[in-house]
Amino acid sequence: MTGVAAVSATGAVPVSDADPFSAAFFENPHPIHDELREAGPVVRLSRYGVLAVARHEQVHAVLNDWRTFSSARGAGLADFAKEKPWRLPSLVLETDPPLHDRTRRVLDRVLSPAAIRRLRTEFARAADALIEELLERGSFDAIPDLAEAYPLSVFPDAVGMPRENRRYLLPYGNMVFNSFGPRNAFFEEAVKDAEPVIAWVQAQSQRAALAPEGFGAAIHAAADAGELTPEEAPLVVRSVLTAGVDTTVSGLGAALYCLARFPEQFARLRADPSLARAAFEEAVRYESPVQTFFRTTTRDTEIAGVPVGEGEKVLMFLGAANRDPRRWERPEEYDIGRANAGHVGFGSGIHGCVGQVLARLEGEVVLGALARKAAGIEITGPARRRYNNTLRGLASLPVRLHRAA
Ligand code: 4IA
Repeated sequence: MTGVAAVSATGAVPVSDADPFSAAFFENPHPIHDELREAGPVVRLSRYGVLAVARHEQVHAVLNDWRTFSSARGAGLADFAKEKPWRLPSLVLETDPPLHDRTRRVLDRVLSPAAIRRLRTEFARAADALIEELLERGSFDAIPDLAEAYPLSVFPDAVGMPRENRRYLLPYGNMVFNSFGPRNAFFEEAVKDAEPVIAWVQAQSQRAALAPEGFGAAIHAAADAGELTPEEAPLVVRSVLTAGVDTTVSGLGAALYCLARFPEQFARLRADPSLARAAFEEAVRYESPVQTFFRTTTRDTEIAGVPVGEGEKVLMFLGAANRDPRRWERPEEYDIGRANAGHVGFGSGIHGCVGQVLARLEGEVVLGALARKAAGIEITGPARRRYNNTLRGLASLPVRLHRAA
């Protein structure tokens, strides 16, 4: 496999044999993104028998039409109408209205801007302390020591989890994000890694395991108010535990990797630390931590005038949309001053990331601490990709952090 898609125009829909769930793609998705965007507004992926959209306009359109492009048959490759879901479906990700809206209302409140604002002081203190410690060390691995360490130091506390075993959230998330792709070796390996922690994560979702002031307790309280059933509450806590760690790890890793590769952008950030939030947002556009998601058509429809039948899985390439030259100028440049509103790194529409205010807070305080304390990030060894069917991120990024004078 060369990584170049074979595109033929036999029918109305071009066909590609590209494999977006392969090591070659994870190493460098951009040539395949380019192929798919150029092939047409909708392309058939022959290996998986699914349709794909990679242009910003069509990705945005599919995300914003939940009646036609349903999540209830799964947001992954598996069609829940044809095969049994491998785990109990999420009550928010893998549902349509009205069930979706009932869960979403609770999460919107629990993770509201007002609720997240209350965490700001503590999150900023933890970021400052970690960056100080890393400046003392000088050389470290930016992925385990910073991109993983930071969310693991603040997020489980915000949920109300005990201190022990919080690292277990990483293999759990790695397994779930792999599960949205095919049942390939990456998935099987991730299941093997996570098997010992599945029961633990389930136990942490129960009311008795959760401290009274965290997100977890707030979700269980919604059951008291009749907004959820008592049986549903742990499943909604599971969503928060699944979606809240690996994503921000990938987002922080992306931002650190960007700032290390684009030193002139780090200099800009240093000169004006109030750009920290923008620097994180641009990293989410640039690397798109969540690369792909599926919908399933509920009826015969069309995408950009191309007829599409009922029951088709449609794969949305968020990362390709976020670098679509039809939508962005100089898309392959990391530019912390760019107007990047409208990127789909957090999705769009009714399923748009419910934790994005929290994610942005984490990004802002970590990059803000770097902007005030560090002179630059120097890459001191090979960056290694982490292979995952849905998440784009690094396993390792050896760096030296230089203290600002
Ligand atoms: C859930 C899209 C991703 C961040 C996500 C993963 C899992 C769940 C929700 C969102 O389990 O509800």
